[in-house]
Amino acid sequence: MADLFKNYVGGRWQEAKGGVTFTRNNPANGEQVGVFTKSKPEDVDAAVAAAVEAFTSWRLYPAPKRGEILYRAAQILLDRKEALAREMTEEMGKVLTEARGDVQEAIDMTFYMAGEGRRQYGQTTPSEMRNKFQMAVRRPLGVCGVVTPWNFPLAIPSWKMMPALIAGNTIVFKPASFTSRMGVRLVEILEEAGLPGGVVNLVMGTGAEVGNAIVAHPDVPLVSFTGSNATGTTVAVEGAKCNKRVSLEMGGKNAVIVMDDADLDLATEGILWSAFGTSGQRCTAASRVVVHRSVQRELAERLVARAGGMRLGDGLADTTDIGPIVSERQLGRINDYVKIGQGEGARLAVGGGIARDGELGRGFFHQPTIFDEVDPRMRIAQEEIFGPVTALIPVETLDEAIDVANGVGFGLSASIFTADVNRAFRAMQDIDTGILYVNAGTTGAEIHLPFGGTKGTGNGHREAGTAALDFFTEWQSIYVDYSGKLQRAQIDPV
Ligand code: UN1
Repeated sequence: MADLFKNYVGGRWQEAKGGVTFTRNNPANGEQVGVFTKSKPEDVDAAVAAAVEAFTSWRLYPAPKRGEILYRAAQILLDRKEALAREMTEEMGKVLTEARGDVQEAIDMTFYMAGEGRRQYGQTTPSEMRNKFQMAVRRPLGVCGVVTPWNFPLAIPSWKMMPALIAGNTIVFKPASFTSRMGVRLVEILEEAGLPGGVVNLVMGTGAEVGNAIVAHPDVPLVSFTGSNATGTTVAVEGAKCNKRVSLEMGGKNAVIVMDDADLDLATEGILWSAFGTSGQRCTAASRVVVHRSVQRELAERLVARAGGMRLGDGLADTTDIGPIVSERQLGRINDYVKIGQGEGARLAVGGGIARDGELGRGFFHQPTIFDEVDPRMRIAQEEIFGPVTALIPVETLDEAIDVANGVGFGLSASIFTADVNRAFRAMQDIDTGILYVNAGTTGAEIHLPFGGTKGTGNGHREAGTAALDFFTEWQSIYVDYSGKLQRAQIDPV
């Protein structure tokens, strides 16, 4: 029997209470990746209790010293980068180069937040009164619920956990069931780096049982969630019942605009990378290409030729361009969208099918797919597909391109390819997304700038950068009166 991956609660690796397990298989070939303990709400209760207990001392552990633990964790991540990347590819399918990038993003975030241990700046301002000092300092909130998706199994947990930890919070962490092994690996590394027991607690299982129990728990004042819009909305509604602070990072329907003056070679590269990287399973994926009518045919020809030559396969093989889809269900969902697009009258320019030839039949593979002559109102141009499918939408002007880019319910990322600086600045000014690229695709956010989106993508918070600290801390304003007498603000003369 394979090793059982266990929860980590109060500094101890332990099985969930009911003794039930679940398994995960490699989406490229069906081979078993691991067996994991399956938790119930009681396990969440135990994890929250451990986190509440650990908070009493962790919040007082000096932030620069918390930073030293994170530096050590970052170094271990770096030392194990290759092994972690391989395990990630086996567990969720992304090609090895991209898995390395995912690990690197976690390394970057961990080093970056370690540095924030010496930089949690507050504010001081002069008082209205004499002999009175005042300041505002950041304080941790307590136990943070961290609920993460499978598409960035190390990067996204680190975006949430590292700022939470450096600020002095403790954590109950539920990784996606598909990528629980990566969740275990991250927690093992934090333990090895010297994080005291109870500061991070790992509880594995389903969203319905474990995720909901975290969100509903009265001793968890904050939840950071990345995932689907349907689940995110439930998290917000349930969280609101106990006035929780909730950060939601949800869908995208990101557009690349290609103007008639664009460098088409560059645009082709940017679109292919953003649309088909991670098999399109990124919230930042380019699932729309809004192209100026005069270059549409040429761009489409280039994209179709290149997409048709991309090689599907196991992400560990050097020859693979596109790895598998995470699960059979997701594969079916993606292919359903292809049928919806055809039913709506979009022209299927390349791909469109589930790939089952030879070895591919052992896994969940979808051909890179491009629709042409797409109307911006079609469902394939409005809804998040989360697969290797993109839609070319022809337009006549920059204004129309911006309207189309903005004409969806999401606002995560967008990009424009143009050689005209005026057009680039118009796009920056008028495109309503949290992230915008000029002469690059829609993916590739770096960890030291805010990450997040407008409209249905989120609820106004940002991850990464120093913005992350705004979410994981709250302000305390402190007034110190050293006049030795009662001074009444707004009332007494100075
Ligand atoms: C996500 O898809 O949820 O910018 C995160 C990017 C990556 C992060 C994506 N750095 O595509």
